[in-house]
Amino acid sequence: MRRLFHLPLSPFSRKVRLVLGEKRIETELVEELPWDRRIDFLRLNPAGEVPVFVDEDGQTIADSTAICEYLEETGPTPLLLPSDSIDRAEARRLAGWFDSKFHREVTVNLVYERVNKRLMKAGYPDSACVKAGAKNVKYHLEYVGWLMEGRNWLAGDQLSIADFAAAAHLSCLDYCGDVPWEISPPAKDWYARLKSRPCFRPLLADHIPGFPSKPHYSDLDF
Ligand SMILES: N[C@@H](CCC(=O)N[C@@H](CS)C(=O)NCC(=O)O)C(=O)O
Repeated sequence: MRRLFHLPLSPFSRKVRLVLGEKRIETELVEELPWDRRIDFLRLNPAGEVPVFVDEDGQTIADSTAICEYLEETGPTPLLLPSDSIDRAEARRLAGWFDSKFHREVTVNLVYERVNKRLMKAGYPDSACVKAGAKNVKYHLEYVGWLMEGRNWLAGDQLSIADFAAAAHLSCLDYCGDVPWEISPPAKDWYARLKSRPCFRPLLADHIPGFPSKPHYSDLDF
């Protein structure tokens, strides 16, 4: 059985879970608290980070982008990287935007400050970080809305890894009620379309003890 070591509110783990779901690759989820630095987990990934994917034959792959590309090359359709080179570059650019820029400017400031710090017993949220994250998320959401005014999916005509990377980060924030959807109806419509896909269902059922999700989080008609 394939296994994915993950953390429920890790955007990188969520991106892989969405791709596995979209490709209908059955995988057992194993929750890992990376900050515990469990020796058997460090043997799988010396970086000590989730997600880590272990394939049926025992091959182990760490890093969400490496895992997604491996699944793209070895797994079933649908393909989540477009066949056209320019479209593929755009999908990778936007996936990178969310995994790097959005993560640094928003996810770290909001989700990690408020949720991870408490789970790790690492003190209280830094209010300056939370304020910066709340301000930054607006710019990113407006950018998504602007892209969606001229496109079917985030990177173009085709649903791609860019949509899953973006939705993975936004879904972590949405769990905490930190996405001001009202500022961008096109961004909200795009997210609603993704949220109603079968691959999203397991994420909507996530429950972090001590941190209940906001009521609209699992509502498809939010
Ligand atoms: N580039 C990695 C980043 C993974 C990552 O930062 N994972 C975080 C959780 S979202 C983690 O495991 N952090 C544990 C730590 O740094 O101690 C990927 O794409 O998988």
